[in-house]
Amino acid sequence: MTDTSIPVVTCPAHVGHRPQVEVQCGRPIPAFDTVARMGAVEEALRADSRVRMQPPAEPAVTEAIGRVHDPDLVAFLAKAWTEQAAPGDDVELIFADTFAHPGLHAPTSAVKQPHQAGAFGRYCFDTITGIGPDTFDAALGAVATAVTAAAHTMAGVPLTVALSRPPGHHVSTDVFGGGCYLNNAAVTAQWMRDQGADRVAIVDIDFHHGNGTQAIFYEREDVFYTSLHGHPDRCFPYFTGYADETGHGAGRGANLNLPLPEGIEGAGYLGLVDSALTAASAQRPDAVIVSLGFDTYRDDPAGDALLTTEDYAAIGAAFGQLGCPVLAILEGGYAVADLGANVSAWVSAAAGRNASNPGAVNGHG
Ligand code: SP5
Ligand code: ZN
Repeated sequence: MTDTSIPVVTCPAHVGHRPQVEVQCGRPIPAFDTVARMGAVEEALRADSRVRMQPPAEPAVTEAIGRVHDPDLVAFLAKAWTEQAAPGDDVELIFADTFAHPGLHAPTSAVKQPHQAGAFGRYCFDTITGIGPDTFDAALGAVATAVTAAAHTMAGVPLTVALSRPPGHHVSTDVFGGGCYLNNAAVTAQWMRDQGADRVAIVDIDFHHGNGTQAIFYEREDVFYTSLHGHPDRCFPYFTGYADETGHGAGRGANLNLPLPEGIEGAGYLGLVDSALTAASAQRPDAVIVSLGFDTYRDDPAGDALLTTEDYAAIGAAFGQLGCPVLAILEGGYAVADLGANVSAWVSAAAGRNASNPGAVNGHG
């Protein structure tokens, strides 16, 4: 019997994360990652009769996070608000102001464990990513969402969706930013490896380079990473995502960056998706994780690509033809008016071609 239902995991804890502002070029602007984004996505997906919405289970998420992230980063995130937002202060969100830039360190000294006052700039790389009172709980929930979804993938479900918010792909082992706090996709890839998957491929189609995911797996061949993203010559996060970043050591050749020219449209983008999926398939992964962003949309304020809702259906269909279980983990996408339709188009098309169940993931052996 073929079960064509699509598990979609979504976590209520995200609503506590309500950043009001982010600072771009010194200008405080309304934060992009709003609660309303997720409302739009959930509403659109509920209209698909195959979707089975569910909350995260309670997997050992702390342990899973510890397999990827530095415990000092996690401890910082857990305590930042209570230690740095002074009682009675009317601040709603705290930010880093002084960054642990390599040039700031005396040449002879290693990076020291900073005092509390300097810790934010040790662990955060930008002025976009603030912390509010419930940000850490939301970030934990986003990881639990992804890991819960991954349990379906490990059981052989062809398509599973994790509506993780906040997103995660900009976070490395010990540095966060880009509106992300914990790397949902990376923690999940490691969790799947620990559960018995031999090889995992991560295909990142958020408009921005997943610098964190790249860094985490850069020297590993068991987790392949490929990304389509705005070229770092003009796009955030600016310092990573070049095509010559191909992995290092044991990971040489296991990292593929496909930087996008400004104003790319569907046809060109689809061709690059095909390149990414061909490279990912060549790894013979037990499962593919999609870092699924929608800031490639033509009306998205965060990117300069020009994709349409129809393009997302075509991209979803391409993932649906991979022939291995696909786990989609939400990243960015800020054109809220059309976000639901775009996510729905991708999911529906990815499921449509993915109806046969290839069986549980248990490695090749
Ligand atoms: C998950 C995700 O999509 N995070 C990316 C957020 C990036 N936001 C864009 C930041 C662009 C900053 N530069 C603006 C320059 C204006 N003077
Ligand atoms: Zn993005």
